Amino acid sequence: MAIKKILVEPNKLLRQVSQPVAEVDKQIQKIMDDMLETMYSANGIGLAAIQIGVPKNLIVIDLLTKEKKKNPMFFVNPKIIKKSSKMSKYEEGCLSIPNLFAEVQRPSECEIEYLDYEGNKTSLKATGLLATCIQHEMDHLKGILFIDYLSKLKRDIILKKLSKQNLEQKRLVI
Ligand code: GNR
Ligand code: NI
Repeated sequence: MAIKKILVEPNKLLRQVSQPVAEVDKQIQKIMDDMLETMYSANGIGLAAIQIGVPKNLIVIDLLTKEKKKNPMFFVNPKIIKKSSKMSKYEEGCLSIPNLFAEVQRPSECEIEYLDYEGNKTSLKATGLLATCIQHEMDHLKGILFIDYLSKLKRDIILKKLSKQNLEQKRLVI
């Protein structure tokens, strides 16, 4: 396993549409292992493959509740087959938009179909934070970020703060 660099907005790759995986083989499992290790090391609860620069329909999630006992979940080629009309609001963050958070409204429940780590077809009904996280990750597969749902004013504030962070991290020689 290896910890990969997480891409940070603005980055063209984050806007790319990811592609379905043909078969869950060793190479795909290795990418998912790397994604999980990268996510844990960044203290995230979810990660889409494109965030480490791989444009494939792969997601890992671990909500890390219950005294940090690990419960990794792997999703290959996920599809939302049902969304509730009831919405709920969560304060979202994104490892590709570090340290900046905003409330986003999404369907409070969803049902998805996907292949698991072994390549078996599976379905899942998600509620609460898991439903929010799955939808946030599936947006990454379409090149969508949570800031896209905000007003232009809020989005511009976040992008401005991000560019300032990025500048501060760079070495400046005057
Ligand atoms: O770590 C993360 N936390 C989070 C909190 C609220 C809603 C969604 C998320 S996902 C995010 C990790 C990430 O950027 N996944 O793409
Ligand atoms: Ni994200």
